Amino acid sequence: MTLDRAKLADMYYRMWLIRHFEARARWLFQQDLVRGSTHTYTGEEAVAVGACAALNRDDYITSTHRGHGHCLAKGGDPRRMMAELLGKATGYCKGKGGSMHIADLDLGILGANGIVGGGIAIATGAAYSAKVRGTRQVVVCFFGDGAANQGVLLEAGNMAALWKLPVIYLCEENQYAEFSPSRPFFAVERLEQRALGLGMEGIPVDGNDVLAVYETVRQAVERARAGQGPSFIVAKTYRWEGHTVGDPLTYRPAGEAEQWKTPERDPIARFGKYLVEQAGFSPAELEEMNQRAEAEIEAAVLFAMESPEPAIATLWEDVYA
Ligand SMILES: Cc1ncc(C[n+]2csc(CCOP(=O)(O)OP(=O)(O)O)c2C)c(N)n1
Ligand SMILES: [Mg+2]
Repeated sequence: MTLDRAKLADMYYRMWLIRHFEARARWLFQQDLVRGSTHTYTGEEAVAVGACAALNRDDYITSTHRGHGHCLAKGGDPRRMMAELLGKATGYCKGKGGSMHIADLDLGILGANGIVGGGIAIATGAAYSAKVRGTRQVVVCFFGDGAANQGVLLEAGNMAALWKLPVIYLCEENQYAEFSPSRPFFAVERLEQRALGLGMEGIPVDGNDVLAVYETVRQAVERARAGQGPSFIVAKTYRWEGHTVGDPLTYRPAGEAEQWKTPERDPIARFGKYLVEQAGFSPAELEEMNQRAEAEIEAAVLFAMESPEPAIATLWEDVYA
């Protein structure tokens, strides 16, 4: 483990940033201020933060419809993200894209994606490009357990394994795909067994343990940079909230979510315990980081609320046909 104090603190801070961002996004949606739909990443913070902690600024990620956490973990600006959710001119897509289209090419964030599995081919192409250009960049492709059933994973994954592309397929097994539990929809016993058919080893990891995710992805990054090809990691986690904000969750067994919100399983509480017991942080320091993250998100909300709507005259700008 090669994480110094500053890095550990940054990871903890980012996990809170995501948690607070999603709480405010949910609230804004309920006030009818968010355009489009909103999918929260609450409870899955350790996956994005652990994975992105193993990347350099110029490495790439591809994201999903549930993308706020990936973007914040890779260094995305919460103010421009929040403004995008509210459809404001200061947003990442000048208010024209919304939650599911946020990208920041300067940070290697190749975009959220409303197409389930849509990031898989993009990540594979980006990895091919990095290989051809000889840049040593790697790509982390986040996708869901539902997206694991998309055919593109076979096509792109096979190509990546054949050509030893520097891509890490990181499946977020949060146990649901839209309004269905995901488990009844795969024939293999464990999702990571899918990797075998692609010529890769499938690596399971506790997706609620940020340090385990970090270490697993770090090793995959090392292999990718050494020209040893792709990896297939399955992070076992849980979606705390509904598929979208407003989902009545009638399909979920009563009490199930509560079992994932305990101090032993909540990814933030768990990491906090480690930081205090094994890394010399005080509870007061952790609380200060939590409050600082909350203040940053409050500032983002204010920025977004006070930002102007896009001008009508800009309607046809940035449109490609
Ligand atoms: C190609 C495609 N098919 C279906 C949908 C509708 N849809 C949106 S999210 C979703 C489930 C995705 O589940 P998963 O990949 O597990 O991601 P999670 O929401 O759990 O993060 C579906 C079927 C879509 N957006 N795109
Ligand atoms: Mg899922």
